[in-house]
Amino acid sequence: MKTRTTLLFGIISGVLMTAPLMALLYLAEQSQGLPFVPFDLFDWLARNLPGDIIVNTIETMVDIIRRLDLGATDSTAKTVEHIQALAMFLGGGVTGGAIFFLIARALPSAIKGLTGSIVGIVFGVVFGLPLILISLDAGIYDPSEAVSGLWLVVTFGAWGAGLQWMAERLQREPAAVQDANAVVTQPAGSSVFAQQISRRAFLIRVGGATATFTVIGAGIGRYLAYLDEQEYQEFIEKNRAAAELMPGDLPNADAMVEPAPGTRPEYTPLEDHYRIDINTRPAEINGDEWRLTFDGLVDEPVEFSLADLQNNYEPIDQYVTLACISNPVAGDLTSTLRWTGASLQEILADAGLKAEATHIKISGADGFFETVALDLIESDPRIMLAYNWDGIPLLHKHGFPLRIYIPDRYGMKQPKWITGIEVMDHDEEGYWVKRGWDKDAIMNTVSVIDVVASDMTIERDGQTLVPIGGIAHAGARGISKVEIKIDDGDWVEAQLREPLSDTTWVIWRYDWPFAEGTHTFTVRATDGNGTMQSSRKQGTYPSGATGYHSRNRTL
Ligand SMILES: Nc1nc2c(c(=O)[nH]1)N[C@H]1C(S)=C(S)[C@@H](COP(=O)(O)O)O[C@H]1N2
Ligand SMILES: [Mo]
Repeated sequence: MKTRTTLLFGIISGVLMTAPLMALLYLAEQSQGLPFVPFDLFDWLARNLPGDIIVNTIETMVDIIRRLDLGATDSTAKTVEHIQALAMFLGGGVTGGAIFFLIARALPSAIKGLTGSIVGIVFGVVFGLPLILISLDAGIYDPSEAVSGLWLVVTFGAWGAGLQWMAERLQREPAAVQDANAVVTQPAGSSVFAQQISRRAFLIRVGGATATFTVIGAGIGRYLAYLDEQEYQEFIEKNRAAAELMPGDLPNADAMVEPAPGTRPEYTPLEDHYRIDINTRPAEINGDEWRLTFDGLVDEPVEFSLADLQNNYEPIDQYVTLACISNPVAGDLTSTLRWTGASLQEILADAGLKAEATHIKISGADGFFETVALDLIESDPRIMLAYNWDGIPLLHKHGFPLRIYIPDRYGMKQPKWITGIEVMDHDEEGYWVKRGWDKDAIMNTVSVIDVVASDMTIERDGQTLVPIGGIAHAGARGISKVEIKIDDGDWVEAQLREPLSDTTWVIWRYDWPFAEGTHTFTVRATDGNGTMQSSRKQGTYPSGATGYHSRNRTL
């Protein structure tokens, strides 16, 4: 058989064997909590590829999602990642199929005949071994490593056996035929022509079978995932009912300035809070078994249960605006919620730090980590270990059971799914800092025009006014002034609504005397220290986006 034909059959067989393998792995993950290799491989690559490749990929992805207006940046990005992961795995499987077909062609047929499926099984396991090890290393699965490992060895072995079966069937051919293209010139009824037909029929049969298996397997898996989500949703509803949150309870309920109609909600609904993780899937931690361990330079290593943190420390409520350093100017990777937690100052006092301690390293269950200077913690009582958002336990995707809050810093400095705190006598670069992002990651001062509400004009003193509004945020520094410029006019001051807290965004509003035509509206903010936001257009990497936000409107 020609090399090209061999490769073609190898590729086809790779697809036909790898698609059902993916479905099977997915089904086993959803029903038994066994490893899903495609996502593990993707997460592992994201973790181990050089930082600048990752940064470029993220920036490109965020950019494309925004340009094409594909919806919420965070969930769309996750979907894109999932598709990339599946495509990559399929690509690997296809490569494996092609390699196996070349091997099978090179092997003397005597060996093939003698060994049953052993060549294929060995090939499958050897080819899959790096992936099996990566999956086991992820360590996020319920069954033990032994069970997970055995399961993966069996499935990859079966995949290889499937390839061998196909190779034997497809490569069986009369010795005389050298060129598959010659086949068309053969008279009907010749053995070669019959074989072409039977190969095609064979591929169609196998294709039909694996497609059916794949669709049914993936369908059942998806249904199980859906049931899980339903159950979790009910759990959230129950928690929420118990928390009895009233919108009117917000601390600025009687603020004077009303948001311009169409401004984003001042308090982000929990389900709309943006989400950014290094992994394709959130860690799912069992809160009863979970412990926070303090070790390193402490008098004695200590452990806290969730109940310890909730009951032994006065709960602190704080309204928090979190933002991702990857958020472009006017992007949607920023949200505001009420967080509840325990003061880290108090917890550290109980942990009994040694004199030489200068930093703590906070590690998350997903392999994420960051270092915080003790000086910073000593200087800011607002830094807390948070366990509630919106009055209910953190959702899995937002870091259940514990995450840290550090005012004034981008999200990349604030680990979720905290499992361990190590006290150290030196600084260390955190997960994203190692990959080139800003070491301090202090939130930049930003301001955004959410709306030019030309359909909600108001009449005042015989004038028609168009409410314009949006948000401004400067970490924990507060906002002292927001100004608007229309076209090339002068900067005029907007009204500021009293914020939810010193660290949240501030809603601003400007009622603009309507003037027909096409206009450019530009906004800028000054922080609480009197420093105006930077006008320099700067991308998100490495220190967060800056620059004024403008909108064009024809009225
Ligand atoms: N353990 C862990 N913590 C993490 C991350 C992560 O990937 N893993 N991402 C960080 C980043 S970059 C941001 S912007 C915030 C986002 O928090 P959210 O997803 O709850 O909005 O979490 C931070 N903490
Ligand atoms: Mo982030």
